[in-house]
Amino acid sequence: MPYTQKGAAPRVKSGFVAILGRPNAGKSTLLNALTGEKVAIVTAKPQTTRNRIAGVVEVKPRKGVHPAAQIVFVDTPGVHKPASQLDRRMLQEVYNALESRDLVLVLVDATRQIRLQPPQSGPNEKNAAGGRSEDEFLLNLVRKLDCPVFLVLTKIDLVSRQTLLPLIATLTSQFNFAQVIPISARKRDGLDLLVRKIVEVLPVGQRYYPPDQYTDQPMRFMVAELIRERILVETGEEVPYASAVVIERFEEPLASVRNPLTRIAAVIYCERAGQKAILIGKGGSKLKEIGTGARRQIESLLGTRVFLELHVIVEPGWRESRGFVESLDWRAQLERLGGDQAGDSAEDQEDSAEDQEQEPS
Ligand SMILES: Nc1nc2c(ncn2[C@@H]2O[C@H](COP(=O)(O)OP(=O)(O)OP(=O)(O)O)[C@@H](O)[C@H]2O)c(=O)[nH]1
Ligand SMILES: [Mg+2]
Repeated sequence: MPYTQKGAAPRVKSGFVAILGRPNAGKSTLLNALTGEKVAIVTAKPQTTRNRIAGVVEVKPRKGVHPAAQIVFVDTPGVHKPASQLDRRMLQEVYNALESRDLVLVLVDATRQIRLQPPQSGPNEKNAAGGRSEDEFLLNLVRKLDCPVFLVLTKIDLVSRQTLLPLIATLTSQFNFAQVIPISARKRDGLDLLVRKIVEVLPVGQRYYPPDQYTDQPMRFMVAELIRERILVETGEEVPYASAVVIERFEEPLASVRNPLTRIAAVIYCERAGQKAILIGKGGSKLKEIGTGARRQIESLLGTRVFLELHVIVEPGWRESRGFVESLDWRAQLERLGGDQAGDSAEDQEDSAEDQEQEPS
């Protein structure tokens, strides 16, 4: 649904641009670099992003070249062979993002080797994605698209220009990309060219979001993601992958109060008692570390002081539960919040919650 502005709508170019790629390709880093905001969490661990996330970029008009533009970038979970209900849900998010888009960016990490199996490869060479390599799995998704597709080589600050050439040759022999653009989101290298090329192919239309809105995610879900980011960073092995965060209470302060305080309570779900023990740590030390780190980030996001309460709950095998996985989706949560407050469920869980409070500083 386009956003309707009062008065005569100015002429703008606009459209949805899906950001597609293998896990860890640098999709969320690019989204953040383009929007100039921390729209999506970023970690060195693959499969960080679980939902599609829009980041809105306003582009100033260029005299004689193009009018103003609004690009709605849609970050997606990394494409990988689904092994659990959570993975299937993540792949569904990718499909959803590809459904309504004007352009797709395929991000390929330039520091990685591409593995493409010949179509008739022997059984020993078969691996994930139903006998195809995961790169081939991604390319097959791309081949089904009927919109322009740009190949974006990422992290070029880490490789020499020479190593890019064979990679580009391999990939362009597989698909007719409309553009090939090497970038470094970290160094902001190539981003202006990328935006210029995107605006060229976008149709003239209307803004989809108000010009000052930079994401479609409500604050409470960005907060949940910031907590999950701390878990990804602070824990290892299976714990980051077996953890999910749900905001149970989000009490915004009155705008008029001095030195406002936002009160937030969140539940961290994990799958096993051992994971819960790791998340809590000796004497609650790990949970305190997660909470303090997250609180700082949340305070800078909200611009208020924050009182953050964290509980850890074991939900055995939740990644295999379709119902549970779907209930985590923020769009589904938002619908539920429209009716009753989703705040009560944690208290009803059988596996009792440990909790830790961070006093506002
Ligand atoms: N050197 C360098 N590192 C980068 C660049 N872009 C991303 N990274 C790093 O690559 C890692 C993965 O980045 P993300 O943006 O989380 O990757 P992603 O594609 O969103 O990953 P998933 O959400 O797991 O699919 C992080 O450690 C980033 O800091 C870049 O331009 N240069
Ligand atoms: Mg990501």
